[in-house]
Amino acid sequence: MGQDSAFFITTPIYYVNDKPHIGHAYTTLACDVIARFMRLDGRKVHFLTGTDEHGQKVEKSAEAAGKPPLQFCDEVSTNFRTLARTLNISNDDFIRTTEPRHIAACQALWQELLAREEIYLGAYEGWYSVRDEAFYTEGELVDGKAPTGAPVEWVKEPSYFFRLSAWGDRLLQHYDENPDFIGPDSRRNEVISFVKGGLKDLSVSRTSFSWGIPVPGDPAHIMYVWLDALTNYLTAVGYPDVESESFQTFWPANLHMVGKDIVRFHAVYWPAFLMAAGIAPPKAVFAHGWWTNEGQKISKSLGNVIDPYALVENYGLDQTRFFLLREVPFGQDGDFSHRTMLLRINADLANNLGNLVQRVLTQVQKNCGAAVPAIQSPSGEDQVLLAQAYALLPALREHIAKSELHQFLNRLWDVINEANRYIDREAPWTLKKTDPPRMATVLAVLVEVIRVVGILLQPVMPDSAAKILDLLAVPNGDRGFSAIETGILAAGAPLPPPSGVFPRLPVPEAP
Ligand code: ME8
Repeated sequence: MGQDSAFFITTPIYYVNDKPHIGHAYTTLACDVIARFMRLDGRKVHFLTGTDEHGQKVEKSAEAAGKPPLQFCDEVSTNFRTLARTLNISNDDFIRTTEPRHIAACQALWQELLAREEIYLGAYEGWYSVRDEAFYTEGELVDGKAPTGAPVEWVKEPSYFFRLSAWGDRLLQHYDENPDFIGPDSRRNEVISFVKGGLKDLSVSRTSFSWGIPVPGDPAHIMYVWLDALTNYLTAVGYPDVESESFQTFWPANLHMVGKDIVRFHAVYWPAFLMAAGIAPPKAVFAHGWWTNEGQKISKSLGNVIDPYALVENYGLDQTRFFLLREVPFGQDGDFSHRTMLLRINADLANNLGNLVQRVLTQVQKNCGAAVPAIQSPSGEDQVLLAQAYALLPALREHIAKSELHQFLNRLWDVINEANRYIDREAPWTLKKTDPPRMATVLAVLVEVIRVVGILLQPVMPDSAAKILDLLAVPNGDRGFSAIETGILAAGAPLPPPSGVFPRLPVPEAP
């Protein structure tokens, strides 16, 4: 497969200072849905996630845990790998910034920037926040703290600088020529006004601690953790071997998915580093919103961190995957509440989708000889519903291209709701006595709609969609998107006995 079909998608690499929580789960899950969609749509996908293991924050966390940094990183990094498995994430690679392949890539990028005189030696004096791993100017501080609320400390040390100040105009030109480079629009505007405000050279090395990648030729310095971390996206596709098949196939990345907290690093610093090194910038950066918990900021000190493992345990894996993406318009902030999660799962999954599948397949089992019924002389109504199902794929492609994951689900549920109205209107249970051929047609239309919906649900709920497709005896080879047109079930094909797909969850009384 060629360049046109390749699709490289990345999550941020997560700091190993902490246990994974709902926020990490959210970003990785969103990427998983897009990666799975692209694979089912015939694209050659490379989906990358991993852990960010250097820097002062991680060094301090290891110290606090009383462990050597690498041992500490090994342990915490494993938690992120386990989370990916628990959430049924289909990543193709898991990168750790302490790996030799990554150290080699960072040093090569550094040397390239140095050779092009984009990096020079100076001295840094100013504010630094360890929690954010970011430098701040005096003017950016709010009540003596970083704009994020993180504490800052005064840092004065020799430092290499990247000539970021020289890249402002080229960045603005890049945003202008590539309107889809930053999404959603609110973030794009924010980034553009930040760059228009003027860029200062960026300190890209530290000397006051040692947990990082040594600067080639000057090992008293280690690389600034963000230069190190961002480079992971290149490492994973084979940099510095730019002639390698993987680099040629997958660079530039199609999409860096991030939270809104780190958009500046990805949409300003990263494309500037890359352009300065003569490497193409990624095609797009999308920054999603922030989850709060029952109205409060999620933080370890407030003790209200939402544990993704507990969600999966209590609500089910696919239910959790579905809820996180369905509840909040992707790109906006969202508030987590257990009650909303329960109600959403019961309404959308148990009632609307689960009942539809159950009702249709039970009737097929009992009244159509447990075999796929035939569509005979379809009515206008039948054709409208079928047309709506077949119109889904092109619409969903557009939503995925714009990272509109909630719209993806809304569209699917429009058809599911329509199918529920259709079955109520057509009442095949009555037709059974009055007009059996018509009953068969109505059920056949519904079986076909469920097949199409089942195929398209796979990116979001892989196990449940597989269960639905199993109930329709859809062969494994006919579950890709191309099978929507080619894999229509043969009338008369036998179907297994139906079983429930989404159990109804008990809802406690409102307090
Ligand atoms: O920033 N709501 O790592 P990190 C939504 N290592 N998303 C959230 C969230 C919340 N409440 N909390 C965290 C770093 N996230 C760097 C990245 S990339 C080259 C280096 C998600 O462990 C969101 O994706 O602090 C956010 O951008 C990311 O976790 C921050 O993870």
